[in-house]
Formats: sequence, C-alpha cells, structure tokens
Amino acid sequence: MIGRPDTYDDALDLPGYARVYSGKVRELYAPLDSDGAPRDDVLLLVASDRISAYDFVLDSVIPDKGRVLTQLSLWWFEQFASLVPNHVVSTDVPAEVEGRAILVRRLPMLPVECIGRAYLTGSGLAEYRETSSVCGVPLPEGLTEASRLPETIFTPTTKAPVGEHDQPMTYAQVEAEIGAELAAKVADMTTSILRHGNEIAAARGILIADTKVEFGVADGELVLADEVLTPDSSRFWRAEEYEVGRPQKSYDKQYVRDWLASESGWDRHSGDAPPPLPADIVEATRATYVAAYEAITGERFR
Ligand code: Q0Z
Repeated sequence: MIGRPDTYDDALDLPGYARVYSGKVRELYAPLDSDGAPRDDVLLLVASDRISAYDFVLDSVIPDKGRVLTQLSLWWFEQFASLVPNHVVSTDVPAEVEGRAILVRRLPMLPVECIGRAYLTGSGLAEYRETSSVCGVPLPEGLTEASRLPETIFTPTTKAPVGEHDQPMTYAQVEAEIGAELAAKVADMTTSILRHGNEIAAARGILIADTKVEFGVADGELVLADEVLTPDSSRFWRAEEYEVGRPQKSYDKQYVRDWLASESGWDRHSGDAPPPLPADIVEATRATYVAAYEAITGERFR
C-alpha cells in the first residue's frame, strides 16, 4: 500500500503491553507478565478509529468506529457460540481502549483467508467473467454484478504479506495447506457463518455480500478468531437499495468514497495521500457505522 507508514502515530503505547503487530486499522498487543516478559497465551486485539479507502489509510478518524466494530464482532461471536467456539477471553481491558479491545486466546492461525460469498461482486465477479467460476467453484451462466449466488460459496485466498494483494486459492490448494479434514471444516464453517449472518441481517434490512473470517486451531478443532461480520471484514449493502446489475453502494464507506472521488479534487491514482475528510463526511460516516450496529443487533449503541 502506498503512503503507509510502518506504525501509526496513534498506535497507543499501552503500559503493561508490548505491541506485536500493527494492521491498517488495528493493533495487536501482548500483555506483559510480572517479569516484564510478553505472555504467549493471550493477545489484546485493539480496533482504532482509523478508516481506509481506495487502499489508503486516511488521516481522518471516524469517532467510535473502533468501539462499534468491536461491539458488533462480540455480538456475532455470541450469536455463533453454539456453532463454533471463539477466541474471546475477556473484555476487561485497559481504560484507554475500553470498548474497542478484546483479550483473546493466542492460537496457531490457519494460513488461509476464508472468504464466503453470497453475492457476486469485486474480485469474485472479475474471476467469474474470466472463468465462469470463482476459486474453482463453477457457477451458472448469466450472473452479473451483485447477483445473488445460488448458494453461499467458499472462495479462499492466500494471506499475502503486508502491502500485497491476496491471491485466489482452489479448494485443492487449501487441502494441501491444512489437510483435507480442516479444509472441509473451514469451508463448511465459513459458509455457515455467512448464511446464518445473512438470515439475521436480512431481517434487519442489511445484505452481507461477502465476508472474510479467520480461524485458529485448538486441540485439532476450529476456533473462530479475529473479527466477524463487521463492515471492515465484509461488504454490507442496504436491502432497500439493492438492485442486481449495477455496483452497490457500500453501507459504511459510501460518503467517504464519493467525497474522495468527486468534491475533494484528489486523484486516487496520483500517488498523493488523500486529503482529510470534512466534518460532515466524518459525522455521516460515523452515523452509518452506528446505524449498522443498531440495525443488526437491535440494540442501542452507547
Ligand atoms: C490476528 C490482526 C491486527 C487485529 C494474528 N486469536 C489470535 N491468535 C493469534 N493470532 C491472531 C489472533 Cl486473532 C491474529 N491477526 C490479524 C492484526 C489487529 C488482528 F493488527 N493476526
């Protein structure tokens, strides 16, 4: 990614924790034990208020975004608790990151990005147009932008190094990487999560086009890790505005993308960093994250 520093100014120094990894919009920390050594059994997963668009992390932050996404993930983990165990240990976290951090069980992670797709768009659509299939899953003829798929499919990708794009994997490649037994489980679990998620979200006016989930392994069994069915890991569309045959507006980032692509005067291919967002775009975007949380969970965001 262009213009991305190794670490961010707002990547917190948390007393008692060592930062082990900075993602685009999140950080991982290891708690320090009484000897000052990093613990190896748990991690603190912290969601920031940063937002990315067009492959850039913007200078502007969206207030409460980290809390909204964290609370939404926690809500989904609970919804899926009878389907799959998850990595959540505790939400008792330092005051500086209250509400936007989760203490999780540190697990060996499977080296596969588990993508589920219920609708055809993005790289899946591009691949379908070339090959009539996505990641080796053959699809019927006549599908187009935003088509609902006949069934929710598993379209895994590699975990590319930072700054590079993930590559499609065939199911056979997943089997070669993690073994046939785990491959069958991740495929089944990924599609179950997205199907179940769509049943819940559709009743509340939101379609989840696709999602990325990640699994760890404990005692040979899958454990749902990372984040689940958030706007950062999934494409959310408004059911009300859904229309097959054209690109759908992003539930959460549409104001940001529209402003950057038109009024801002910024050229996303210029190599320049995007300009800071005006206050009204920040506020409208914050409201979409809160609205998504409230619509899906049926709970008021505080
Ligand atoms: C998650 C990520 C970032 C948040 C590694 N339970 C786990 N055990 C071991 N590793 C992970 C997890 Cl969730 C793990 N990621 C992605 C990066 C902030 C999540 F900076 N990487």
